[in-house]
Amino acid sequence: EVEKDWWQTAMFYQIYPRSFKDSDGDGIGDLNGITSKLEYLKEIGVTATWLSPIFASPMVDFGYDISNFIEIHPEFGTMQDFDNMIKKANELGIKIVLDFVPNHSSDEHEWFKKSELKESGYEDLYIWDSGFPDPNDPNKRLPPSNWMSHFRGSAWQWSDIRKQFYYHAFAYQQPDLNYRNPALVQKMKDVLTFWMDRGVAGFRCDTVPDLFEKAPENGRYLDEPRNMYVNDPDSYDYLQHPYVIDQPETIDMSYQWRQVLDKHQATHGGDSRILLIETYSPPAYSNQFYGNRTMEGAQIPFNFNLIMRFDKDKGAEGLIEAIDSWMKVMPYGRTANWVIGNHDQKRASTRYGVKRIDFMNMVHMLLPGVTVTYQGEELGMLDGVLTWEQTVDPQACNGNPDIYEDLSRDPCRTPFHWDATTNAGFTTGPTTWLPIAPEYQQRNVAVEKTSTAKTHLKIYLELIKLRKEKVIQNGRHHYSQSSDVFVLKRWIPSGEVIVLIANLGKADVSFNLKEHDSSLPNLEIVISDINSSKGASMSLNSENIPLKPDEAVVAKGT
Ligand code: TEU
Repeated sequence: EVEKDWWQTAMFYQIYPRSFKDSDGDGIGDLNGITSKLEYLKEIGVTATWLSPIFASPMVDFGYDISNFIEIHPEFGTMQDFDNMIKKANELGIKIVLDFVPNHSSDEHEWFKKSELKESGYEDLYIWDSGFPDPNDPNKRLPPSNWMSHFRGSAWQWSDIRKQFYYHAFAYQQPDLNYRNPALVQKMKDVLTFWMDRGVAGFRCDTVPDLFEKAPENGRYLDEPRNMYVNDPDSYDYLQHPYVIDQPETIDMSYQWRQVLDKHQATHGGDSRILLIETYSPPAYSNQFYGNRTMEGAQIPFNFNLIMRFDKDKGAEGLIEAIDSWMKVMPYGRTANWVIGNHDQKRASTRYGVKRIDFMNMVHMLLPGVTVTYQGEELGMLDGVLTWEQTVDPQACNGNPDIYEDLSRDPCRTPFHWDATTNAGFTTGPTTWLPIAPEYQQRNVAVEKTSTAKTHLKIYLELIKLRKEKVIQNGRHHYSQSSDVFVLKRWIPSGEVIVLIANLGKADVSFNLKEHDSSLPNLEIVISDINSSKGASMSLNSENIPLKPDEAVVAKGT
């Protein structure tokens, strides 16, 4: 048996710093807040945490528009606060991973300001083009191509200073950096080194598939073809994207970053530095981030298939398809990872259905590989509820009152629920930057820890305990289905067996597990979800396991 590296069995937790814990009463979370809650992370078994951006930013995209890659945003604290956080995390054995946003900077970054003025050395740090003369207006020019922004509308913005267009895959305040310029590539590698020197364990790399665009042909950027399934002309999906995402050069850039990390480890010692790559691209593209025969890539290209490729209407079969869509494409010998939520998606409780949160926590913690939990999913937090007037997410604000609810990412970003007091114990101040989500008086750390009833948090804690056992860390796995019932088996040959069984249908069933898998001996409940009345240590007759709709149990072989 090959010994596993620290990240392969890690329990990752994503912190959205604006909404985790506020230490100074301004209603916005901060680094000292995070530091004060590292003990909580330790308690729930987290071994590594990745932080959404904490860098200097005008906050147009709440930190994903960075005006200085190596400075802490004042609302989050100081470099001293950062160092304290790292020190405390080290003491508790928790690794800190930062968000690296390579695709774009803020338009307030000094690089962009200098580029706009064509200062020497800065001219080509961004993607500039003069576009075309407007036949109807001699004083105007037309954009270079039909390319669109993820946040709606044209991806080309006119600069009155430089008298040219620049490309932005996201908001116009997030100009894209030019990866065809070696000087830019080096500057961004230096950012990685800067933070590794300060003790971070690696990087979650933002929106990597957007890194490169197809180079112009004969001086012209090619128009993208229409996507005939979408009729909203402002939507990103109005076009297909052969030219602005998933370019081959991008994969190579991720390998280069890995070399920067490996070199840092070789020269400074310590544990492996890791890359987590954000990619929603088709698995055949995403999987290349792992590396190839000669190059190492990211240890963890995010697997969002439990979010994007799980058709709930297909029940257990849909889940198998979602799991397969990663496991069957993953290159041999690599480590899988499982994600059920993040700061861009509807919350797991809201998306899978309130009765499914424990089950989804079971699935993503008991499948083989790395688990990533988004803050609050351990509590079963629900999406916040915001009016159009309250909405601040740029993706939604570029829409309109009729469609903002589909676009908005504010609901999954509301403040974390620490307790049942005013503002959920998130801040001592009178206001919070986003409203507190519903049911915070039931769904919070204090209540879920001490309640005499079953709670999502208690179930999560049980799962963490189980996850530490060898059978989950190293055991074999098999997942299968028998009509509406989903079964995940983990085992050590002639050793322990753990099985997760869930009814994903709409009717009561009595499941014959023995018939489904004759190797399974008698079972005893270890964990059951909040819908289940089966208590721990209850023994199961494997020929007849009654399961209500949405009921999920984890049992061990006896
Ligand atoms: O998201 C990249 C991305 O793919 C988005 O288009 C995402 O799918 C969409 O917002 C979902 O509704 C990353 C960050 O996670 C996101 O918060 C940033 O806004 C974006 O990059 C730009 O930095």
